[in-house]
Amino acid sequence: MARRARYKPYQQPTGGWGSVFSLGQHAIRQQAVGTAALLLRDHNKPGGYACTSCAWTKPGKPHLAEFCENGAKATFWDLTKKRTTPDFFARHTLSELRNWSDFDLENEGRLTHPMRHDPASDRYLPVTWDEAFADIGAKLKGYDPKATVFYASGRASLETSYMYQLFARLYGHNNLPDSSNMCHETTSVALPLSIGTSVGTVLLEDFKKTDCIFSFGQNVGTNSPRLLHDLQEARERDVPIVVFNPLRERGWEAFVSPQRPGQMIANTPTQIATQYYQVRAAGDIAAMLGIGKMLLAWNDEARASGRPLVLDEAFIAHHTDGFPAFEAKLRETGWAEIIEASGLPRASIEAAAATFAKAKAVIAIYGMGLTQHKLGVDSIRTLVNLLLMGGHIGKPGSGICPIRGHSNVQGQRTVGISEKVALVPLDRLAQQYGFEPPREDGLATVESCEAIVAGGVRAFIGLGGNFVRAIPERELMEAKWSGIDLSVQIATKLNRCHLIPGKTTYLLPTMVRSEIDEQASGPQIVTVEDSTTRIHSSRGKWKPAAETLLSEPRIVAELAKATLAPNPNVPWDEWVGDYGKVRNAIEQTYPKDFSAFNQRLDMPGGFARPIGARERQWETETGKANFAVPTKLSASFDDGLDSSILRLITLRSNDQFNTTVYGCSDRLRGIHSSRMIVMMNADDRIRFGIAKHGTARLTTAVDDGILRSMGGFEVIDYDIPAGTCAAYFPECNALLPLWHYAQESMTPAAKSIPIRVAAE
Ligand SMILES: Nc1nc2c(c(=O)[nH]1)N[C@H]1C(S)=C(S)[C@@H](COP(=O)(O)OP(=O)(O)OC[C@H]3O[C@@H](n4cnc5c(=O)[nH]c(N)nc54)[C@H](O)[C@@H]3O)O[C@H]1N2
Ligand SMILES: Nc1nc2c(c(=O)[nH]1)N[C@H]1C(S)=C(S)[C@@H](COP(=O)(O)OP(=O)(O)OC[C@H]3O[C@@H](n4cnc5c(=O)[nH]c(N)nc54)[C@H](O)[C@@H]3O)O[C@H]1N2
Ligand SMILES: [Mo]
Repeated sequence: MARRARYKPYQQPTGGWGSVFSLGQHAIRQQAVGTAALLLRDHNKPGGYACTSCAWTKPGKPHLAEFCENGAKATFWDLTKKRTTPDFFARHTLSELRNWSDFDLENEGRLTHPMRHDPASDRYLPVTWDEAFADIGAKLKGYDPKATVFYASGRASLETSYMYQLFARLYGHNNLPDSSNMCHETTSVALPLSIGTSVGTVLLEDFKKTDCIFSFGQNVGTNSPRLLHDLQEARERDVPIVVFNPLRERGWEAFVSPQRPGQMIANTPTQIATQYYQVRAAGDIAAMLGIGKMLLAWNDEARASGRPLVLDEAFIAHHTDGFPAFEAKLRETGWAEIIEASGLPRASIEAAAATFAKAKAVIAIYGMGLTQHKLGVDSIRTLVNLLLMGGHIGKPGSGICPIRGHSNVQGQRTVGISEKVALVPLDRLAQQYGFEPPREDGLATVESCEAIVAGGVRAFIGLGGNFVRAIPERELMEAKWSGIDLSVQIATKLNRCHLIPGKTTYLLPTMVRSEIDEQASGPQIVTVEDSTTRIHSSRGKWKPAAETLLSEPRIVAELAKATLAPNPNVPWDEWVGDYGKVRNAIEQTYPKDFSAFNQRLDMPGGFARPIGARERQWETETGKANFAVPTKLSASFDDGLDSSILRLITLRSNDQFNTTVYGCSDRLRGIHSSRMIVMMNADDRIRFGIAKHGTARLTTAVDDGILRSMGGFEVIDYDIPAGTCAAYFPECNALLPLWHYAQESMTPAAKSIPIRVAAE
């Protein structure tokens, strides 16, 4: 890929022709043009397969094309004609492949054969499935289960995930970290404390009833583009949309729906955000406190003059706990500190508050811009506080709406992939399967990394994902990885994590969701849960990439059988023969969430799990929804006192899915040809003595004796608040200290890395 970046601000809307052209290019490059017809017929359609890209929900009545640019890219990427065969591995050593880029590795195409690393030749050699399972099982039998880690990246279905967690517990551990630990774990900690549920309360139909939408730290145009249709419809009802984001993300500004021929031909975009505030990184708590302070002031005025109140005081009195302390915090926090910490003028915060105050039903959307900060939990809880002030939870058209990442990441937690025992019905599992599950909490992602660094992990199984590339502290982690005895990677494409071997390393190729999964009882159905707790079925439609591939449920079952003593209560083979039987088992473990599971597979738009907070039943310790007082105004590592240190946001481009890089074009930000860039405020660049279009070295500004430094970043003068800069994940993960994570949730604080910048 070319090195120098091209930058020209993108003036076109999100969607529209830019998106159609981009799709055409990706289909050709992946030799997947024939897939386009499948997309129209089956992608997110009843009887079809569920998109593997984002976790946004699917409507009961689908659009003609129920896919977006990035979902289609993900499908082309999966259904490429290219193959990474044993012959490829014969030609390349691992140390050679470690010099390849993320893009080049995955661009070789789908993995076809099970492979084992041969340390003598430093190559992967083919192995039979039987040999692989027998050896892995024999090795696992020899370890203390608690010295092993079973990771999951959030794509695997509910059926696979349920089998995987059961395998871990029957084997003897709860070390089930999930990509969620790097993502919305902060949500899973904050929301139960505030409203007694670990997931959002908003359903798709709420978007049709809302009269105000707020969004913090989420990039809709790139990461959940199908949500743009719901936002567009809301805008057509004149619903105000208020966005807080340090970057002016194009998706929040303008959208042309490729579903609408008239709009496409005229190219007349819908304006999405009606108010846009470029808060500084980690400045959201301050901005939210400012909004709350205004609501309170207007409520005081309304009471004094006998006008209708701004706050929903009846709701606060009946349904919440802790308001007086939060009210005191709002009153005592001064405007000077709010303006300093948020980086926003008071007039902007007042204008946002005025929109909020007028609304009868508010939806609050958020993403990684809130969760990946030191005070991520405080940030989310403060946002919930605002909703509670207006009674905007448990009322049609309102609620809290975290936008999840992977297409089944929420569902994996629902069916037991969790290191936290309190979240898993262990008693029921014990009874159902006649065994004594381990009762102590297992290792989350950061804790797993710490254990690997300390030499305490013997085996690591990765059910998808690219662990070493997604986690912080890349250099140290890669160096320590070779201390692992057994690394087993269940994957669809080759990635960096597969190239850092343990003493024994297996690469086990699997099918993707859009492929036909034929088992003893016929073609199988799998299920996933979306961001709004709706469960959808998915039927593969495409011939698998190779006859040698096994499905994920089969691989998990074979690993379990090779490792565990037979248990008549766990019919692994029957489950693999008919995934409906796994669903029956899930229903037995989770009767409330999954009643009549197999009968409800094809409900239009999926079926929703019941969530107490939606009915204003608060499953918290107080039995109420709880206000929380944030500990600080800045969610960052500091209070922004040292101006020689910038806050580095690491984020996604429009041409990637996490560590899967489809190309080097971040079209919606106007950045092309290179990913080694840093977006910086021009005043900061000048202040640091860097020439226009110059190159910079970024060095993490922490004092723990470890040098974390990367050079070769091209500086782009970008519309971003001074003191904040942004660059791409995963390239920058070597700069992120392992201990720099959100308090309480341990989610790496990837949106505010303290950084010094120097000209090169
Ligand atoms: N096409 C595509 N879709 C995806 C993914 C993908 O990589 N590609 N990844 C999936 C996954 S796993 C996830 S978790 C989601 C991620 O989706 P997002 O939550 O959108 O995550 P990011 O791309 O990291 O971007 C976060 C946004 O937060 C803003 N931001 C950063 N810091 C702050 C802050 O302090 N305050 C505020 N208000 N904003 C801030 C950034 O400018 C950026 O717009 O998307 C999922 N969907
Ligand atoms: N600095 C920084 N770091 C971050 C983030 C950030 O914003 N900034 N974001 C974090 C977030 S939100 C997340 S979710 C993590 C992502 O971390 P992961 O989930 O671990 O990473 P992915 O890149 O999604 O994994 C991609 C790999 O999964 C495999 N794969 C794809 N589809 C399938 C499938 O169907 N089955 C199987 N078995 N394998 C499959 C392919 O081999 C592919 O190479 O990264 C985190 N790391
Ligand atoms: Mo994520």
